[in-house]
Amino acid sequence: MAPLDTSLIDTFHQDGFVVIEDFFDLNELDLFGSIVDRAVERRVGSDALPMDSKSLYEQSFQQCMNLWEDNDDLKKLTFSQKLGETAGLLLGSDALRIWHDQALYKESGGRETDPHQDWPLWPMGPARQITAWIPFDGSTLTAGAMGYSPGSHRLGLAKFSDITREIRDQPYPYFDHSEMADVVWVEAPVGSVVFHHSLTVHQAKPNVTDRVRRVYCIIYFEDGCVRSRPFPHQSLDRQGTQEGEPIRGRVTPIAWPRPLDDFPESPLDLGSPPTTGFRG
Ligand SMILES: O=C(O)CCC(=O)C(=O)O
Repeated sequence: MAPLDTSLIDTFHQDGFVVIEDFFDLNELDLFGSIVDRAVERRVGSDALPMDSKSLYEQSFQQCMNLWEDNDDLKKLTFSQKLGETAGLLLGSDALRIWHDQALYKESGGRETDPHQDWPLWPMGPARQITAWIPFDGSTLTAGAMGYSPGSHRLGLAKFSDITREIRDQPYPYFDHSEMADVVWVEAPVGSVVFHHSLTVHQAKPNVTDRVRRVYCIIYFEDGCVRSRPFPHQSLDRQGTQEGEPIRGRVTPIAWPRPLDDFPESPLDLGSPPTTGFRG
């Protein structure tokens, strides 16, 4: 891979997110997009609930996790060495594991994604995680563009926001907005990837277009992170990782570095991944 421009690494350290343009060849991106479309259809295609009967969380997006496990073709994306190496260089890690991948399809009429930090939602420490957010059609302000609070990952803030249950539609409650830079709304061009740190406060606009906002995310954590809290999480419980233990099982294999075209075996014998997100 061509060396990553150090100004991108500086931006990530400074802001807690960075857009990397022209990351994907557009044919390749299209192909991955159609594989994810089919995978989402298999997981949630039978869900005919109208938008206003869905939970608030489901009104934000259809979430389908661990798609690599039952879609061999997606292993190429989830375990892409170019993506993994970029994530590793941004985070400053020598080795990354997969926490989980996920489709986040914001349907037409889908509501905003409420502001939150990721790390407090995950029972692992320390806070050494990074997400690659891959929009198959780019993102626009009318179709679920992400918004980031720049520098919020450096505030020492780690607040749990229950985006599955709280009714909010209001500014992020945990910092003084008069002291913070405004949210930066990112319209990501097709082919780009947006990376964010697990402590960066982020959110997304509603989708007021008539098309689905098709996004795939890969969440990586630094090898060596441990289970830090007992609350349930499928990535840990399926592989029996106990509190205090390093997270090293087959549900969370090394994502980078790996030899090219060497993909981990699916851990489906440990139980199926969750079908979709939460119906709370
Ligand atoms: O895509 C969205 O609407 C939200 C994404 C998000 O919260 C994340 O990737 O951590």
